Amino acid sequence: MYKAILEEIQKYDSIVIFGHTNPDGDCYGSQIALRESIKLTYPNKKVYAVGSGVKRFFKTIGEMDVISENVIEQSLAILVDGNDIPRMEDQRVRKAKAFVKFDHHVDIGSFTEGPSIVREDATSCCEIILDFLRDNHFMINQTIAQAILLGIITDTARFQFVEDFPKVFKDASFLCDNGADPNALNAVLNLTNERAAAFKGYVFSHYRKTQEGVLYLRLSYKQLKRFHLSPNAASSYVNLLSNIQGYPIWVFFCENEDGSLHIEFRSNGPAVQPVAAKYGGGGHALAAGVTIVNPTDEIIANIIEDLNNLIRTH
Ligand SMILES: [Mn+2]
Repeated sequence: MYKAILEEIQKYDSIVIFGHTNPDGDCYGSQIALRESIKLTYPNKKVYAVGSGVKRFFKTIGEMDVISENVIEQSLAILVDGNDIPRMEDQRVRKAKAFVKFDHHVDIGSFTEGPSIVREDATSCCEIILDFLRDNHFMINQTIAQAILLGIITDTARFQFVEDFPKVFKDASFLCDNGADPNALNAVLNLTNERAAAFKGYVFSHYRKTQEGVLYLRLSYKQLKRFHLSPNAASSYVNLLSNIQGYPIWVFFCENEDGSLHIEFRSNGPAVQPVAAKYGGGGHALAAGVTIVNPTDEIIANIIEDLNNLIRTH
């Protein structure tokens, strides 16, 4: 399918790259890397990356583009790091002329609008994009290498969640040879503040647990505001509850401003993706998420019970 995507990219003079809601380092890195590489390789094409991106990296890796719907209507849409059109942050994606997709999430068959590359074994969408760029002789500069390494580093939690270590270390080595600087990425990723420290204290002293082995924490929008955290930022702390002996599943329930509930599931045992999918979400086998539009105590209790069942039958 690489060829089908290449042909679409060659065909369109205007290209807009879309990422998923709550963009992370892999989504943002994929968008920037593709944008910069297509622009370098095809200087006459207009290429844009839309959505909120990851602000901490704007200065060093690149900013997101602000464009009109008019532009999208003339463009090829490239979807990265998400299953399908509904998962995209900027829903104007629907207006695009044509669609292609790069992704590494569990394929639920929901993208039918164009050619796609889906490799569930890839560490990150950035890894797939790196393979695509190299296989098709696209140009790679320092910014592109840095954006791709950001995606690999963040989605693997710094080289922990990897199936093919030789491949991924070779990729990282190639990126460093092309100017990527892991120290610079780590300096930004490691930087924290006192509010985050206070939040961590809150998490460790307020989580709840089930007999079966689920750790979970429910955070209201009001509580999150006290810590000056967006629901998205709070969700990214779910791994504070990781790897506590006897608790193979850990979960954050974060209330959004509109009352909907964002849930992040993690596991080092049974696959949690099916539970996320049951409620309309998705993700990876051991790291998945869902947003519940009208959450009730009953739905939350059912979800926790579903997770208990996963452990019972694992
Ligand atoms: Mn990803």
